[in-house]
Amino acid sequence: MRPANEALIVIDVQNDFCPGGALAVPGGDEIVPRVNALLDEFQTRVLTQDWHPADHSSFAANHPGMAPYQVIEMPYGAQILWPVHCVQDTPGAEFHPDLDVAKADHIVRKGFRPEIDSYSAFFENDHETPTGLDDYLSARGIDHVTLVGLATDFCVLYSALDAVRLGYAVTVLEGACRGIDLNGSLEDARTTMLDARIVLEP
Ligand code: VGL
Ligand code: ZN
Repeated sequence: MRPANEALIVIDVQNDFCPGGALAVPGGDEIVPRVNALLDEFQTRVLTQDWHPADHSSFAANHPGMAPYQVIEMPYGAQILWPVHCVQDTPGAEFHPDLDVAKADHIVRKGFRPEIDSYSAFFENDHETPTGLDDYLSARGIDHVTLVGLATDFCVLYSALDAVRLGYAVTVLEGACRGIDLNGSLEDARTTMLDARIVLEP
């Protein structure tokens, strides 16, 4: 068992990010057995759930003339437009059926405001609106987080960077993550995480 100051944060292991889903991450479902084993090792276990309204501004379908993976400028910065995914109360937004959801102590939903996306488990994409996760972890005396899940180069990356910024020691278990890899984003994410002194372990 890991010490009480460490938390496991499982990012977006949802149907839409697994093969067959609307924004499928290659091999996304392969991590589920390892994630379930990790859920037994930690005393504090948090899941995040991408949870968008149908009119969410990150969906290309909500911008006439735009296609998925094009980039638009939003008040908070550049935003990649995605296929419609993880719409609230749809099967695609549910956790992978084999994920041991019952072992989680806390579930953070994010991306539920139509006008702003939220990759990070800690802040929305304006980098200042908190999700409440930092308060939750602080209240439990957590100072080290281990991150796993989907996708390495988006929600895992942004969560890891925010965790460092908030003062946590951060480990990313790459073998329990899978990436989208948009124009080299997976390799860029590794470099960015290493530069931020995030510990990458297999
Ligand atoms: C994610 C793109 C859009 C993720 C979520 O979980 O990495 N990526 N929404
Ligand atoms: Zn999303």
